[in-house]
Amino acid sequence: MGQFPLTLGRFIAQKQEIPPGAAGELSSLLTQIGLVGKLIAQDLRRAGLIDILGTTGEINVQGEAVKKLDEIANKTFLKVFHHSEQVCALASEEMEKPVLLPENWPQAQYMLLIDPLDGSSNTDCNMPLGTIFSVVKSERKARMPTEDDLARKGTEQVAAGYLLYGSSTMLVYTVGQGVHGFTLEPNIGEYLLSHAQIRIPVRGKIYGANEGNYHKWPGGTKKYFDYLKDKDAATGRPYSGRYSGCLVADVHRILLSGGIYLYPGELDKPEGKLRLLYEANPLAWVVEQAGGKASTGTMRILDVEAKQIHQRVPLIIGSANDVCDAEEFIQGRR
Ligand code: AFP
Repeated sequence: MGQFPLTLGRFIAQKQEIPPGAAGELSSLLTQIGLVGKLIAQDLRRAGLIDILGTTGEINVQGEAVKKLDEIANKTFLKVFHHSEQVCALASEEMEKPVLLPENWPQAQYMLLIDPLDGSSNTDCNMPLGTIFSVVKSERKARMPTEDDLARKGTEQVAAGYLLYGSSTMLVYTVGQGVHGFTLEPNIGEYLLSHAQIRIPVRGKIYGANEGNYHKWPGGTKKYFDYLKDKDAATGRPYSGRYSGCLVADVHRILLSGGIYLYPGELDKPEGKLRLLYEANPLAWVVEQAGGKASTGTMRILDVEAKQIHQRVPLIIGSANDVCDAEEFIQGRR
């Protein structure tokens, strides 16, 4: 008789990847994130039927129009983690300031940084969406963490990953021992192990980027894109372009089949668009743990100094050899 696939809970318990001492809290935290994912997925499935598409009329801290679903996803995180024993602070793309949870402190050791609904321009056209999360540990035992304590380097993450709301809902995470993917089985409401120890190919054949920004890019970046589209059978070019406008979906494709995703710096905006703490860092750690690379074009994402929670960073991420090529062009070495 075939074996029933492992549920998220059993997998975490059996793998024992999580350091002893942290096992209980970190496992429950990941399970709670899974619960948030189920709740958000449920809203997304019915969104066109219950008047939760479109915008709220608010503009968020990033200067972007807030979608109703952005707000719902953010509130879902707050509700689930408000009275949790794991999280004492939560920073989100949707909130200018983090929410500090003194009622959970000092027993709750972890701080959560999230993009609750990534790719939210996709909400109104039934395209894929995601949630990105990064978990860091609060080191200060003598006092509640402050906003500054949340701004930490990517190398300090203790868990990271994403939920992808596509044709199925998936939870992909790392705690620094490889990357595992779980697919939500909707009939029983459980995440089942579908992608154990994901490895990204060392080179791919696709690139993902918003090429409408081509004229804004520096020369080296433009030259790299010209190179990708150039014909050369020996190096597998031209690459195919694939871009959904949802970072999670675009990076997930590359994680599974190889290639490169770029949201590079621009001439007038060298810091790029994506946020370091809750977009670039968690995805960078996932991709590195799968054998890939994540760079700003000039340095490793995980080594970027974090100065504030909504800091932006250029992101070039994917198969190791593809990211190395991009770095060479961006740095003017090719
Ligand atoms: P949000 O919906 O969380 O703001 O994310 C959108 C996003 O940051 C990311 O998902 C996409 O890769 C990128 O923006 C798309 O940006 P463009 O619209 O400029 O291509």
